[in-house]
Amino acid sequence: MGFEIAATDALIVVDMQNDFCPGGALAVPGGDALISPINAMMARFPIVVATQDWHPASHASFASAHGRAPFDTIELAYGTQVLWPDHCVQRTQGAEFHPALDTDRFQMVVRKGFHPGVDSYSGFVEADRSTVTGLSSYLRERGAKRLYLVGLALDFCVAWTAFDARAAGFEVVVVENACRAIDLGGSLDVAFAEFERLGISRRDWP
Ligand code: VGL
Ligand code: ZN
Repeated sequence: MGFEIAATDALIVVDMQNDFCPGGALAVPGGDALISPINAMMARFPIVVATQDWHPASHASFASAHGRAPFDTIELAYGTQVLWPDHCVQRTQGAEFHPALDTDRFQMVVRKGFHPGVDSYSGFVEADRSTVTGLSSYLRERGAKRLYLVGLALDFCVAWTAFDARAAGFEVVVVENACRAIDLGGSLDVAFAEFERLGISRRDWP
């Protein structure tokens, strides 16, 4: 199956950071296996954007900030929040992109999750569902029409970025073999059901 790429196609590289790769604080199994296909894809796409999870210490999404165990959930002002191990803390090694990733290809980096009290899985709209990152305006100004999503984690940051990309009016393709999932309490099945409902395509990179 050929992978034809148009001038209006953008590649969105989601959270390919040390903490989400093996050895990191919130490691997604097989995360580092994505580096070589993502590097190959970045060389082909006319528009390439990366997202970077970028939390201050003691962020509201950290279990440690609430004296709770990782992967518990709590209610925050904006709704239910999964509590994570401390990860992607600003200025730490864990927040850096994986060193083998060809970051020279990133034309723009969108940081998210930097408000102390608000998490953001999505690269477009934070978890309060009102704070925006500016990514949809950027992509529209660049002339992007169809977005191909790759990276980590398929059932959290990739999924929420896909939902919001669709809501912003883009055509959305999740490149499944260039993503890996956390799969917490059925989260991957939920994501796939939402992709189906919202008209988000799933494809593999050859
Ligand atoms: C992510 C949990 C917390 C992700 C980020 O990149 O999927 N997941 N922060
Ligand atoms: Zn995070």
